[in-house]
Amino acid sequence: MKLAYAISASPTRFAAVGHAGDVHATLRRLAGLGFDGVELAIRDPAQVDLDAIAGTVRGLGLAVPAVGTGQAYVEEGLSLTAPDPARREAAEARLMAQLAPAARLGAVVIIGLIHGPVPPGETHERALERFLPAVSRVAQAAGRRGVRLVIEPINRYETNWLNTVEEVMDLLRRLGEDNVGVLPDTFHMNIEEAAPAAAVRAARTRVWHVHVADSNRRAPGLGHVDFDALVRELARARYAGFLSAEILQDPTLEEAARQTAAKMRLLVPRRRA
Ligand code: LER
Ligand code: MN
Repeated sequence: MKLAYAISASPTRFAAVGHAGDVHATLRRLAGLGFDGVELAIRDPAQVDLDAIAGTVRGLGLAVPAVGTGQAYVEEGLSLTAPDPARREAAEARLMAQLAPAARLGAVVIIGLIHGPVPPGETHERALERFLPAVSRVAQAAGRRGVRLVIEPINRYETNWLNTVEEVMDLLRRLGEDNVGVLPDTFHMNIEEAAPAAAVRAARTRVWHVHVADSNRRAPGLGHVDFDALVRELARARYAGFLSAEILQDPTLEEAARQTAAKMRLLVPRRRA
């Protein structure tokens, strides 16, 4: 298992990813703190200098395990379930545009907030009728580039469906695409799951990326999430991917990243090259 820190390539209103102005300076700081990788939230790949970021990342020996896409929802209201077809098409096109950067960086593409809620007055079934074909088209385009997608269960205060790992696993069975997995986030699991470790165990063959945050969405160790149990469960499942800290930058990015490394390195020792 390896350790990553989630940052944004551009300014964002979403408080649980770090953006400290100069992304290159942030990357250097995170490499200096001993992170193995960075997860990059990208609102619109067309607005980001990916050559420059890829160059810095490579130079620092950092991996980019995942590309986050939720900012297109947070900042622009794009979602795969929006009643307005133009917004749905724009959301799908945006996800398609994330595939080239993801292929280049070796990252999975996260489908979290961009899945959108079930719109008021509509049924889950109707939302699924919109969501499944769109994800299927993105998954097939991703497959042609060797890219995998992960769908993230998100707690009820941020969205009104796909709240639990089991709900996403059911959806994956209906979807039937073998390059789509699930992304458990300890912050959401702490709210939604009766037994977080058991939820991870049941989904283990499809867990391809993990978000870590404590119960208060601060750095691991500052709340009451049982990270030892999570890491034990993932180790049992032979999970070799990343634990990516998606947390509040409290009090600062630097300090939150330092606290994350201090706690998580006890559980996930640094692998020497
Ligand atoms: C939203 O709360 C979250 O956890 C993000 O990773 C979703 O894109
Ligand atoms: Mn998350």
